Parts: sequence; structure tokens; C-alpha cells
Amino acid sequence: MEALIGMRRTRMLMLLGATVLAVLLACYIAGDRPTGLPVYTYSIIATYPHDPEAFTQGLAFAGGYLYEGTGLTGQSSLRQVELETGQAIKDLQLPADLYGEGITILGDRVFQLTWKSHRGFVYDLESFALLGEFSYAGEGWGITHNGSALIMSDGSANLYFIDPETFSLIRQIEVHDDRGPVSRLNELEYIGGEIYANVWLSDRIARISPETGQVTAWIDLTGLSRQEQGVKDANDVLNGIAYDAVNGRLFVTGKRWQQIYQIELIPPRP
Ligand SMILES: [Ca+2]
Repeated sequence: MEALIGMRRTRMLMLLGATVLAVLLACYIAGDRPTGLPVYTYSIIATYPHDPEAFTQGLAFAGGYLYEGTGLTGQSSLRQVELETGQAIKDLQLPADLYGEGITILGDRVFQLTWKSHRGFVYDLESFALLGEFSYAGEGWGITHNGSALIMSDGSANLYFIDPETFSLIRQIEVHDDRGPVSRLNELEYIGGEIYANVWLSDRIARISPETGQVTAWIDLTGLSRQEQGVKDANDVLNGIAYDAVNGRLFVTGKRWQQIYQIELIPPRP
């Protein structure tokens, strides 16, 4: 009998251990691993409608409008969107075999990546007329710029600085926090001298030093996805950061979310 109880106890302990390990692993995979870095939270300033069919892969703000790049094969597009109504003023469909990814606006040009086809596109911001095409090694995920160089992610912990005229690699950085490399970097936005990056499948945004790749702080957006009634599946994750530099407005959304959120970051308590 005692042997039986002992076996049950051992089995229970093993089960408990496996559960704890699974939870820790899930947290780690979700990017929610604890670090010693400052963690910002948020408050919602305003909400705006977002097309619930838009599988957001790129988000930018310029001249009073949102610009969005959407993904999924056969559904990929580049859009100019009216913030207040969520209506697309312009909607350019990508060729059906391409999977759209990040977008960024540098001057009067829009740059758009595709996922695995190594093809990037350059459009005129005003007309969406195709101005050119470029190629890159590896996958295309997110893209932003620092005013002189395009900055691209490919799902790894690396960010690539690319010349916007020749599309040659200027330099690359490995993004890391105090626990090591931070991979699955996705949609990007350059704000106030820092790179903000969505971490795929997580509710967190990393604030990254462009010089060193060091994560200087995390933004925890836990709870924002729960505002969304229309989330269809596990792929409909937080993705999309846009900054209105003129009015200092920060917008975030997710894939197939129903709303765009203007948020304010709340610094950690000292
Ligand atoms: Ca962006």
C-alpha cells in the first residue's frame, strides 16, 4: 500500500514538474520571459475601426493617413487607410502568388516586403505606382527606416540596415536582452531614435538600441487582444506599430483585429 501511495506521489510530482516546465516553456516561447529590464504598460487613448479581414503585416503613418500592408497568399495588399473610418482610400492588390509583409514610408516612397519570395517593391506614395523592385536574401518580415537606411527583420534576432537606393547591406545587429538573443522580431517602427519591434506570437514590443541591438525596455500589451471580439484563430496576434511623428501618436493593432488602438506608454514605477 505504501509503495502504491509512493508511486502515486512520484507520478503526481512528475506531472506537476511537467506542468511547471510546460508553463515556463510557453512563457518563454510567448516572449514573456522575465528580465531585469524596465517593462512599460499602456493605456488606451482612442480606438479606431480596422478591417477585420486585414491580416496586418506592416503599419505606418504619414501625411494624416495610415498605410497598411496585408499578408496571406491571394489576399495581400498595400492600402492607404482613413484613420477615423478605417476605410481604404487606395487598395493595391499584390500578385496572387505573393505573400505581403512589412511596409515603410521613406520620403515619397513606400517599400513593401514579401515573405519567402525575396521580392521587395517600391511604390510612389501618392499614386501607388510601382517604381521598382529589389531582392534580399532570406525571408522578409518587418521593415522600418531611420531616415537614411531601411531596417528589416526576417523572423530571427537579426535586424538588417539596407541602403534604400542600392539595397545593399550596410550593417546588421543581433537583438538581445539580458537573457540572450531575442528572435521572432516582426513588425517594426523607428520612434525617437529607437527601434520598436513586435515579437511574433507575443503581447510584447521590444524597444531596441539601433547602435548595439540591446533591448532597452519591454512594452507589455497583455490584455489588448482581449478587447478584440473578432479574433478568429491563434494567428491573429498583435502585429503592427505606427507612429504619427507630427502629433506624437502611437498606434498598434493585430492581424484581423477589429480596431486600431492609440496607446500611451506608462513607465514602470521607480
Ligand atoms: Ca511599422
